[in-house]
Amino acid sequence: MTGVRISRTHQLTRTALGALSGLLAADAALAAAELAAGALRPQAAPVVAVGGVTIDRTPAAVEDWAIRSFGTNDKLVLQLGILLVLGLLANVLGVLALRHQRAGAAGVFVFGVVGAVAALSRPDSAGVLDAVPSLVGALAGAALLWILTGRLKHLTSAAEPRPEGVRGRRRFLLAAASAAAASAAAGSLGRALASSADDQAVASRTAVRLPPPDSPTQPVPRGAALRIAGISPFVTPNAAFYRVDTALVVPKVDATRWRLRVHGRGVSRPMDLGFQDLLRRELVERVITLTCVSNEVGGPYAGNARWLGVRLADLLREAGVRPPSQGGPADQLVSRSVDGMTIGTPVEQVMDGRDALLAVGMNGEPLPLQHGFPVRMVVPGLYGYVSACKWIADLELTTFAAYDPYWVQRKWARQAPIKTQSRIDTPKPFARPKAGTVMVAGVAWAQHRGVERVEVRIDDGLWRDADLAAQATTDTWRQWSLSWQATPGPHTLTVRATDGTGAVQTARRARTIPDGATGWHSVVITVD
Ligand SMILES: Nc1nc2c(c(=O)[nH]1)N[C@H]1C(S)=C(S)[C@@H](COP(=O)(O)O)O[C@H]1N2
Ligand SMILES: [Mo]
Repeated sequence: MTGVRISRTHQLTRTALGALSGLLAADAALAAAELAAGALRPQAAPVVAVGGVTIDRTPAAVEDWAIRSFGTNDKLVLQLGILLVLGLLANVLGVLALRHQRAGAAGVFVFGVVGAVAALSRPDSAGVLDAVPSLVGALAGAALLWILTGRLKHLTSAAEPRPEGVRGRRRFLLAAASAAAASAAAGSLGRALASSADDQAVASRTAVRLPPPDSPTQPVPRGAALRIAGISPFVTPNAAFYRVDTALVVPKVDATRWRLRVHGRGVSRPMDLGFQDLLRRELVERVITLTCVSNEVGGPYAGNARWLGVRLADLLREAGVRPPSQGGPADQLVSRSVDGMTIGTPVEQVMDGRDALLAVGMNGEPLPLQHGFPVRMVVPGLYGYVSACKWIADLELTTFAAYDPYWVQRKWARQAPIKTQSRIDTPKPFARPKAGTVMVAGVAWAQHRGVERVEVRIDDGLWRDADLAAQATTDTWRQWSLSWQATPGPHTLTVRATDGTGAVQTARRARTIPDGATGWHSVVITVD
């Protein structure tokens, strides 16, 4: 009876140690890969590569859902998910290796191959070297699993805890502990190497001195910024500005080495510019509201900033580009980023006189790294995914017929002007304000057409005109407010805007895919 019990406990211990071996092997594989990636190219680390491929392959609807549900944390959630799956599979491989040592080690190696293939298939892959981190990791992980399960074999050939068994266990634990320590050391060395490469980018940003604009922004009219608790500030501080992109690791670009190429159809004088070349050109400063196509009615993915940059139209004209309306052969401007993103913008709109910018500054400072340092595009009136390329590296003149950029390949529309929207910032949903005067307030946007009117409806009552803040230009959102005499009980507040062409915001509900959500924003509250 005791014999059976001992061997059963033994069996359990053995399985647990097998699973632990698998986890340690996965840990060693990731750490060795991180070290190699730190020395070669941080973007080639396996979790980053697999995560990147996952993002690229995710159906538009799921990606849109992830952006909406997790916001800027979507990438963290994805990475944690990958690590969780990896951890579970590592446990399984570890237990498998107890019986089939070779198969277990081979299994770990296969994961490395998956990482290598992922790294090679990324759009920003730098070539075969990108396979190295995953393969180094695969070797380290497979070797460790082999060693650890080899030791477990000796340990468990003694069914009873005899002296050899104890010695075997000690040897296993020693190997396991050394492996864990070595992995921790390799991982932190890898991260240190990667961050020293980042340091150059950060230092190049710190060294940037933005010249004053040759054409300053129209002064924001005194009435453009309302002071109402809970309303979105007219200018969004950089730290609060929404972020939407596919970059698992924020690209860190050294401005002193940054180049931008301008080439393609109808470009008679191709250009190759450095960062200082841009700063020496005529710089303009404009307040422009950026909006993401994944923003739902009432959602948070819109922000307003003071951008400093060069007029893209001037640059294109200098390169010999003519818009289609003047006989130019290219109707699509494809911007490419250092991380392989491609974004397609209509050449006609870029050159129609609006302030389409190659931006270098945001609210008085160099672009923050996550908002595209050193240079990004900003085009008033177009959703970000068809206009606002961050970490830009290349501008190619082509046609819509000849090339579909990243999001269009994923079923989003080729053309995507921003739709008129209005949002109630305060009161918040389910708020319980006291009866009496309640300030209802928010923002409305219809970039490049402007907002002419905002109306609010309480329950099923008549539409009432809200007070509008002064309008700086048609390219920014406009704050609005309505002082309401609230009566006790539940109420639904609804808002709608009218754009500068006189078109009233449609009530028709549309999803974000393929070219932006529509419908009216409502908030349900209870007045006490
Ligand atoms: N390189 C790169 N640029 C990009 C993206 C991206 O994924 N990669 N996303 C675009 C989208 S969808 C939007 S809405 C804006 C968001 O800019 P922000 O993150 O500075 O707010 O960037 C655009 N530029
Ligand atoms: Mo977006």
